[in-house]
Amino acid sequence: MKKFTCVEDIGDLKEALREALEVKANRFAYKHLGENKTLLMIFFNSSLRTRLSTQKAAMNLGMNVMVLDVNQGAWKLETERGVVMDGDKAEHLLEAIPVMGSYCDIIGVRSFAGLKDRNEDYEERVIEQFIKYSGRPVFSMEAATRHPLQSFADLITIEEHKRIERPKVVLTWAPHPKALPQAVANSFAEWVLKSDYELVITHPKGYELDEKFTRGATIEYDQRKAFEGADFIYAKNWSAYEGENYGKVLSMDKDWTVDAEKMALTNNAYFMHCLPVRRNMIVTDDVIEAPTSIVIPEAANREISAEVVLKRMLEEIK
Ligand code: AN0
Ligand code: CP
Repeated sequence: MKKFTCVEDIGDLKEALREALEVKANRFAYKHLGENKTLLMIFFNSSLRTRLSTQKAAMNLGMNVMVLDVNQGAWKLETERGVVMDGDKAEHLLEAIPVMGSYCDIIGVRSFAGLKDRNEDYEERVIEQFIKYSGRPVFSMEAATRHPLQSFADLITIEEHKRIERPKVVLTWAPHPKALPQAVANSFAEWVLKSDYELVITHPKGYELDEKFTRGATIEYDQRKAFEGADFIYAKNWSAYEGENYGKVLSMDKDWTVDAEKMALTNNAYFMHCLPVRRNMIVTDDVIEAPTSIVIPEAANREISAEVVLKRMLEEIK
């Protein structure tokens, strides 16, 4: 595997899930693969789970790990070519990327959507430059439009908990005070659709996602109706994608908060969220604390999705 940014990069999904469960049962079996190999993780944005789970996965594989928080101690980086660099940015990505590539064997990048210019975000300019100029295999630790390590972990979690072959999975928008990227929602839709589960997406009008990610899903504007008979409820906030409203918060309607009354409409559904989650905005305390909440095993599976991706990359650079 040379890059991992979207569902296509994982190849056959059933095979990837099988490999994930095998790695999970035997997570130190591939320690030899990473000997004298170095992972560089580059963060343009904050992280708890991605940082720790990816580092842990690399350690399981015997790798050395370096972490760079671009906004803490590194030179401020210019990302646009052709800019006269007379402002506060001391270095250009076009030098920084090959330099970073020269110190490591694999690169992970976290670079969120700026939510100002839709074209710029949806062209994935930052991670694409890493792929082009680093000379190393590159994986996304959440880029502008997708969060594939999260979605892979989500599917591992569904695989472990599903009670029927083709569960009904509901992706529900929920309120949040700040504008968030569409990446987690886009990516979740893309992965669930590839897995061939039933996917229903519910959100207020104006929160339609890019059809490229949601084609094949049912869009239901009535959240309660969407919840009926659901086996998994996957909550997430995202900001508007469409037109003029790109990157804006259009609603903070708490009627969309996932609560016990709505969960009662489901088929005793499991509750999922990628975390970090704002309690009593996205989900009530009682729902996230219920035995049917699987947010912690879901987060734990981030170690496994990262390990499969790193393992596959290491197998190719050996
Ligand atoms: C980020 C997002 O919604 O993309 C990261 C989620 C994994 N969330 C926040 O910034 C709160
Ligand atoms: N779910 C997730 O990616 O969490 P972090 O932002 O803490 O890494």
